[in-house]
Amino acid sequence: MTVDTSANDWTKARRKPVKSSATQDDSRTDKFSGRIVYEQGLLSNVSILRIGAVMNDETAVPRTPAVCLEPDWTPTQRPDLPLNLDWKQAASARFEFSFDLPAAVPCLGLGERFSALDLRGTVHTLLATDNSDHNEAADPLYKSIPFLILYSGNQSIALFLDSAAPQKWDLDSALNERAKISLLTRRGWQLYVFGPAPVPDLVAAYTQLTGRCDQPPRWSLGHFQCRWSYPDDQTVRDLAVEFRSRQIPCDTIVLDIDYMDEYRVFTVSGERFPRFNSMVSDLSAINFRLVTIVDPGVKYDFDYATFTEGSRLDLFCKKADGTLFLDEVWPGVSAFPDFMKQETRSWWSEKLRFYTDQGISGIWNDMNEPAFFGKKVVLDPDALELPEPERQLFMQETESGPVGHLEVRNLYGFEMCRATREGLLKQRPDERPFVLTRSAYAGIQRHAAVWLGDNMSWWEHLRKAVPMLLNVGLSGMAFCGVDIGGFGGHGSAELLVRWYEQGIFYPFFRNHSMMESRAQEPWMFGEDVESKIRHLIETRYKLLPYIETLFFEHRTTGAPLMRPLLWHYPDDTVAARVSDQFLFGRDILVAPVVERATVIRPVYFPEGRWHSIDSDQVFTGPSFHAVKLELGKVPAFVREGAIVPLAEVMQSTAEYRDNGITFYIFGDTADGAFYEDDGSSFACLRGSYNLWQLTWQNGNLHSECRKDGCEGSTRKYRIKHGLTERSVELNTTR
Ligand code: MIG
Repeated sequence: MTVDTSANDWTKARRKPVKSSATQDDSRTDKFSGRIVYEQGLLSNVSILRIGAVMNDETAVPRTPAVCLEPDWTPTQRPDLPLNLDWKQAASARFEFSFDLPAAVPCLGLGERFSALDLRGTVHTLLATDNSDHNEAADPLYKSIPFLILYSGNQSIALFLDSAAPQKWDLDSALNERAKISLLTRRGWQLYVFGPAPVPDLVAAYTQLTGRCDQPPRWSLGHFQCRWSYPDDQTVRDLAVEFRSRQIPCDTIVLDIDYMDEYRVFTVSGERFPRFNSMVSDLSAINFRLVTIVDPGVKYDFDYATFTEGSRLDLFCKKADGTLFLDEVWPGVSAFPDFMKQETRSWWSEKLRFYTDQGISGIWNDMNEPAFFGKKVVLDPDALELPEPERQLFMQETESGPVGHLEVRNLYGFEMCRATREGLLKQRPDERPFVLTRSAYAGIQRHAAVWLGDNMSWWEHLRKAVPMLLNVGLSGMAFCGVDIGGFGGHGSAELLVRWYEQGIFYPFFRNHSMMESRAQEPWMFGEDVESKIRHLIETRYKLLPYIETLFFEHRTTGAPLMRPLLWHYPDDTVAARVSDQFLFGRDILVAPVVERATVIRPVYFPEGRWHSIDSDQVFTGPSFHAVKLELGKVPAFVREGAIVPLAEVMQSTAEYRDNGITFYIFGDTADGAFYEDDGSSFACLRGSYNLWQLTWQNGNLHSECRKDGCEGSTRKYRIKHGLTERSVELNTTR
């Protein structure tokens, strides 16, 4: 079998407008001859204008699967548009949008960008790409989320350009206070304009439109340990025993690609994992779960059922001439399922039974841009138009007929995750599924958690993780994290401890590293380091009730767990510019150290008093303070006026159900909330959960039961206020 490794098709794409045919290519004239539809709607009290472009040959705007809830739209005439927003069709496969971007307006969101919090001053490309070189020039990356917030306090505006075709957002790179988006497509699009409104309302509206993350299964909020790869049965068993004997909390071991038989998805290597089932059940007996990686590439192998079935059912992507598209990935030459097709998704979701039958708890979808070892660059970065459809590597089947791959490339990961989640739900209808993905399009939060791909064991990547995750969260993906300790390169003791200090606040909490890089399991750097990391991971587990309460808040309001300071302090102009700290929920301010050999850093405290979690220090804002943050201490501060529920230390979340909870009370008057449910079923979505609103006044805790819908556990509650500690009962309505 030979694979066509000739020059990429994009070389045939036109790079610059051809001067000799100026009338045809003059980008100053608008070539649009279709129709524009204006509609007005309302979500979360935010007004939304939807602008839809319908091409001449289309009956309606081609829809992406991003939007899951439609408000009642009212057709309207072209209204006055904010920011002098305008657009035109500049070429047959290019639209250009432009709008004002006053210098005082920070730009936030846009998914996964290697950037500080404010995205201004550069061009951001949205085209799903396996780019493992995360440096300042890293553009594009794996995810494409065309949702941008233009921050102006309570008068902020947001744009969502719903098209899965390649986009470039130039956020005032010329410093002339104008922004430009070019969208390379031959199809129609929809542009949503939200606001003006405060940021939390914009995100509430956007996440109503595109969905939110359901309450995650409890185990997926625990600690994950991963490595490319734990190669065999015995290594995995030993690893689990190591965690338990060292009393380092952990819920999940993740199996990377080497668990498979020559990287064939839906197989396990019989040689290295001869008794896979009994390994899974032995691990489960000590409360360990397994997650396995599943890549999209299906090995081109006529003795392999997944391949022969997929070809017989015509579920793989094909070139315009009708032959199979093949390229190399881990299994060697491979075919790629066309997940745009419903039949492909239901086939894939059935196949997932292979994993659920073996007791696998969750699925990790990697390489789903999709990445190819052969065609690493799928579109000329300077292309001004898309190549003809038949030159876009292959065709994909959409609801409105076949289109060139690049028109919908940004949806490949999304649709794969949709199929994966559906499969887990089919096989285990009463269990909340867990899916993790690298590539994503708007709305992915309904289907999967995300991590940000191949970072390095570098201080710079520890530093960038904060603003990157903040923008990811503002873009709807609340369940997110980066590889703790760094994926590539050799980690160090100090870096790993500092990484856990901030990582315990990542909603998705996983240590992962690349093959051949220095091992970085928590005990690999000696006893002192191990005990520091143990303390940090224990703190994460103690935060579980607070974290579950934050996920409840996310699913009811869209609020991310990691929030920029401006989320809660919109009138504080300094807070708006802080890019290296975050709020974990309303009440915990995290200010991680991200430099080697540094123990003192400036920390900005918004108004109020802030109590250090790991020391007796109290700081008053609004002000910067030079704060000493010793290695291994939790770099976080609780807002005075908060009540934070903390659990007892546990080795896995399986111990949580009857675990005691202590409400830590900060200040003489304080409030907070506490949410609990069964941790695994969908009953919570039907109202089976408990929710208390807690207030502390005159030395008493008042618990107002907002919801009393799930069987109480036998847990005991306590309060801690300064030196006072005592047990309390919570009110019930039963
Ligand atoms: O080509 O499965 O980002 O987390 O360990 C590399 C091996 C493929 C890339 C993922 C990384 C994973 C690795 N994968």
